[in-house]
Amino acid sequence: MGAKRPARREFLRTGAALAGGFTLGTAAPALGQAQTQSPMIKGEREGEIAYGARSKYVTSARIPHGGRPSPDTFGLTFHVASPLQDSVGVITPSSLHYFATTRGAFLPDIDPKTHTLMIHGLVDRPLTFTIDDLKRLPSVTRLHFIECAGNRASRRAKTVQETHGMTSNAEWTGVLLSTLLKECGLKSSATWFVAEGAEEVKGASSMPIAKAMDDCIVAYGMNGEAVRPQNGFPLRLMVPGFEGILHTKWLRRIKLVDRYYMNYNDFGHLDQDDKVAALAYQIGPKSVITFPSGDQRLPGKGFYEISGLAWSGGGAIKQVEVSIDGGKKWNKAEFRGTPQRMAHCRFAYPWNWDGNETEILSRCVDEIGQVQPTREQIAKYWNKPYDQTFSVPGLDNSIQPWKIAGDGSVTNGLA
Ligand SMILES: Nc1nc2c(c(=O)[nH]1)N[C@H]1C(S)=C(S)[C@@H](COP(=O)(O)O)O[C@H]1N2
Ligand SMILES: [Mo]
Repeated sequence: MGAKRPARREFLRTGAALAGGFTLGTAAPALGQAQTQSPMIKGEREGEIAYGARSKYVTSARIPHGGRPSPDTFGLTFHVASPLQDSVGVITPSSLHYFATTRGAFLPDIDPKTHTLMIHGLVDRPLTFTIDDLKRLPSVTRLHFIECAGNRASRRAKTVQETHGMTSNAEWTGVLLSTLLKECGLKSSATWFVAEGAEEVKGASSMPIAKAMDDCIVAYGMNGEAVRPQNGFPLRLMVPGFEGILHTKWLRRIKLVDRYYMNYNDFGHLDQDDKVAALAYQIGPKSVITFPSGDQRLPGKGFYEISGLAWSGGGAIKQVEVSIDGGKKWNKAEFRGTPQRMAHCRFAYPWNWDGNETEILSRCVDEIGQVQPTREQIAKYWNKPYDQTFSVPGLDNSIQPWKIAGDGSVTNGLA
């Protein structure tokens, strides 16, 4: 960030002058593509060498979420979950990033040369940016998770992919939305904004302006390359720590407005007023053990490093604890790497399994002191009886237990 500051100040100072250059219809110079012919890799190994493929022995793959066939009978892909049980470190490879389309999708095929982002509504200067325009501006690169509100544990789920696979974590590169909004000049009446995607079913959502000016990113990069089509190519909005549905893919329009609008994607917040809706967007502190997890099998007693992921919409994860005795005693886990704000962090706990049946769990605390709740606490919060039929009504950030049987097989502790 430090190195970017002078450039950014320069940009903002000359903003009004630059703004003229970004208005609709201005031909932007083609950047980024080398014009000279360099030797190419061709032939049957192209996929391995020109654009790397993984080992044929590695078979980890995404699965449809919630037992729904994908594609469905109409050829639509809805929700596809990431194989967290195989994850190491904190980056979800783009190929394995979960993906979700609210009304199913044939992926929009967008030519980045003609795609634009229009920012209009309650601004002094409505502006339209091409992808090349955006790439000229001061950038940020940050790790952030996205999580679908539908990511929830149930008694029927067997694996951590089924219980928690609707979240992923990637390195996102782009321009802060605040940079663009300052360029447009916000009118004081602009208190909310609506972001719209380019597919036939418009994935529009209302979000508070404070979030826009804080840390939203208009991202063109994901894990060091262009955002993948499934994740919003060529542009997507990142709304760090907020519900997945707000992270508008195939972003083409942002309208500044003076109230909460009821858009296609806002149906989930139908019964809430403005203030409650804004707060309900933030994902609570959550953690899950990814190894050992459901459907895996420990070959025998002895040493294992328990490993898992923790994240929160409230900021960076401050502490993770692991229990190896069904929640009687909680032990401090170690971090692998430094937890980042609104990003998955990897935790680990050294464990010597004595070969007896037990239950393992994890819980976390974020930097603003929020503690991951038990399912029982969540039931109490919603004023529902806590029994075998309980399913979490809102966002589910409950503690996930994994049962270890004497033969080393691991199953869902909720079952
Ligand atoms: N334009 C558009 N944006 C969208 C969606 C969509 O269907 N259309 N799905 C949303 C939902 S429900 C989620 S959870 C996230 C998923 O992001 P991902 O597919 O990159 O993981 O994108 C959100 N952005
Ligand atoms: Mo979602």
